[in-house]
Amino acid sequence: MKKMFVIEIDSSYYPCNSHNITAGISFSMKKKLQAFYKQFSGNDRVLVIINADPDAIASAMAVKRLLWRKVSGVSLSSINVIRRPDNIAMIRLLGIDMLYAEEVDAKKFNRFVMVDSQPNHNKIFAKFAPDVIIDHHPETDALAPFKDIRPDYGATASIMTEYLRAAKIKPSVKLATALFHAIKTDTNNFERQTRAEDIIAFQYVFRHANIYLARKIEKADLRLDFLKYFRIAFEGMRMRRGKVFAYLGTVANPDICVILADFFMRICSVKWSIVSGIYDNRLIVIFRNDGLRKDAGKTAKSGFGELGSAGGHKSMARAEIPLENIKEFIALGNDRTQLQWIIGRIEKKAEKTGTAFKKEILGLKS
Ligand SMILES: [Mn+2]
Repeated sequence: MKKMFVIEIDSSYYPCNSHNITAGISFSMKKKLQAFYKQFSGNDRVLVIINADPDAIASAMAVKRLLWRKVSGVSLSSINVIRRPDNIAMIRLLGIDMLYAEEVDAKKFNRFVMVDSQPNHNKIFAKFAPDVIIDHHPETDALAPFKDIRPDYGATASIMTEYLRAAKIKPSVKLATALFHAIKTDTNNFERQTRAEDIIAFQYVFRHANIYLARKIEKADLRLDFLKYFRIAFEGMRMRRGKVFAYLGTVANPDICVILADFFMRICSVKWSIVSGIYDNRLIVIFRNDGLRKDAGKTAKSGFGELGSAGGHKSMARAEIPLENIKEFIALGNDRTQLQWIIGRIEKKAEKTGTAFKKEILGLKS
């Protein structure tokens, strides 16, 4: 079972009493803010280094705001090339300047801040020795003069909101919208493990955010060139007994298989959605179902486990099969017969497996 709204209040974090939670800023938070500011002086040129996702981007913006007029300059840089359409929309709509870390001349900076990551998460981080690390991932043995790692928080953006409040900085609409979107994304709308502090931070940034802008960012999961795959999916899809199968052929980005698999689940009569495509010399198969007495992970494994990697949760799963392992599939040559092969693979395996499985995939009575 997925944990819903798990709220843990760590009273030790608030030195006085629980009323401090509603008061907002604890005594220890003010001390942390002071210690954070002690790492910087007026002539510093600061580089914030992230692995860009909504939480990291929003947290980096918060660092930039905290240091505004306190140092000579703050630049943001990302170790990854930003490709996800929603992240591209976030950068564009919130007017964020982001450098690509591998192209940054580290000598131009004398202070380095890492948010939402720790140095050993990626080898590109090794190029920089961070003076400050603020993160919510499990603690590694990272070393830095200032470290604030809180693994039980749902988002680094919640921690950064506490810093802004301790500094008595009212966030701009763009910063608040970024933090709002970050907390929503990293807690998967509070469906993942969340602390009371995440909810308090969320309530605070909500008051200053532009909800329509946040919605546009959240919904912007398509690129214009993805639209052609909708046509391919609609024209070639097979639907029977509440199961949709679609095969997209070669795709420019495997995310489109995920987007279409989720899209088909929006049809009220659909119980299973299985969307596949070829990317980077692999056959990618995405499984989704309605979560009622079904196991997508098992279905993926039994259909494709012996050919490549396959697995997942009860309602979401994925298989990735190197094309060299399925020469007979490639030899089929056209989308219609290839889709038939994929359906056969899943159904034939289903026939051989147990009764419950027959029911869920084939819709058989016994
Ligand atoms: Mn995060």
